Amino acid sequence: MRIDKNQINSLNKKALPDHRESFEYISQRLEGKGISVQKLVQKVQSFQIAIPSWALGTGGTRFGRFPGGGEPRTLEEKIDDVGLLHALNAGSGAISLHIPWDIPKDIAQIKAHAASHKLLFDAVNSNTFQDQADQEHSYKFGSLCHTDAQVRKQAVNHNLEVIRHGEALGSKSLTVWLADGSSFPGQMNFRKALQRTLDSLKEIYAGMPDDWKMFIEYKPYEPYFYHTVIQDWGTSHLLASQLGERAYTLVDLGHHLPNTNIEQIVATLMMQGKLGGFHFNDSKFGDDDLTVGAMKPYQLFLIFNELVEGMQDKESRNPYPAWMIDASHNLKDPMEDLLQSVEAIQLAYAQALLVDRQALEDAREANDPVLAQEILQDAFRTDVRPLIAEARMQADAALDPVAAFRKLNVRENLVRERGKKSMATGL
Ligand SMILES: [Mn+2]
Repeated sequence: MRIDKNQINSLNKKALPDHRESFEYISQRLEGKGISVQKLVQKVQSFQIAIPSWALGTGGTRFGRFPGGGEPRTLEEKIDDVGLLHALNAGSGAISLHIPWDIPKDIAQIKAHAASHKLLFDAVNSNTFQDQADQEHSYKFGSLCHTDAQVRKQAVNHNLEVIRHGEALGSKSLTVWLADGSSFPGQMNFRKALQRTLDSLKEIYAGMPDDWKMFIEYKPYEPYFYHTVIQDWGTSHLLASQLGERAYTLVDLGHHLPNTNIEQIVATLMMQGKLGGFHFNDSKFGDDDLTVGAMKPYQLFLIFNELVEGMQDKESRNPYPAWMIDASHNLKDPMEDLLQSVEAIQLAYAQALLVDRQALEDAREANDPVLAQEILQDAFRTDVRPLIAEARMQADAALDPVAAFRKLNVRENLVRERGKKSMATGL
């Protein structure tokens, strides 16, 4: 299924009078404060969020999976789904692939297919957290950290293969998330495991093209429950620093213990020029992988407040970070969930752009926490939904993407094309 521009235009037409009214209201308010609304709209339009190939199917938990049908069966169909999202919101202009599930058979054809949807290939992701049918050695007791050099070699070679696939498609980065760790005290030698991980990563880093970046993800627990080798941002930063200039830390919002001050982590990494990328999701308890902004929209705003400050800092050495959603869906239609997530990210970004940085800095210098809070919450409590809708409409996308998804019967069409029982791979 492809969505035609005319279909979107005719839906937008019906919603236009309401939209005009609310957009004019916010425009007047913001222009009155000296903020250029058109500049804001352009910034939102250029903020593109990559969709991971594994978020297009029903995720599930270890207890069960409840697929809704019409899931993408092939890499082409995954690209089609991201193309549909991008047609609806003009904000999901990239796909992030997971190897071995998304190995392209015909590179030229896949590249042309993605280009026909105006999609780029974002970071490629390796997988050493489970065993594949044809692999010689098991990752049961780790991959890059394993005690057996042959297992480590196999995991290094897998990552090098992922880089080759990504290179062929035009990706420029590799994301490494390791499940490596232990579930029982005494099981693993912490120091040796970390040293072996560093040595393995060095081999992968050496195999990256000169213009590639490596993103190192961290996570405090799960799938192992006593320790993970890369447990936190500090360990990731230590590895990235020892690997070299093109290695960075990747922050996944769900990979923190409860109440962690993630915005401070963002600020610290940006100060060091080492924040490489972001995996957006939301959570109540742990790595819940819920819709972005579903639980803690204020935290998301505070994170964007640091991101915007870091990105606007002309002295900063931090490169422009890579943005990606990393979520999983058991209840919602995965595509509707992704539309909600992209919008939540855009809202937090736009709100952070509204913060009066000079006034905030002045309040900080004057040690005035009341005023600092007023400034931040004034931005957070501004309803910027009409701004985001305007950004979409100007880019030929839908004023209301979720409503358009439903009115155009996207899921019903996909079920008709692919069947009720089609299952996505790589979840
Ligand atoms: Mn992640």
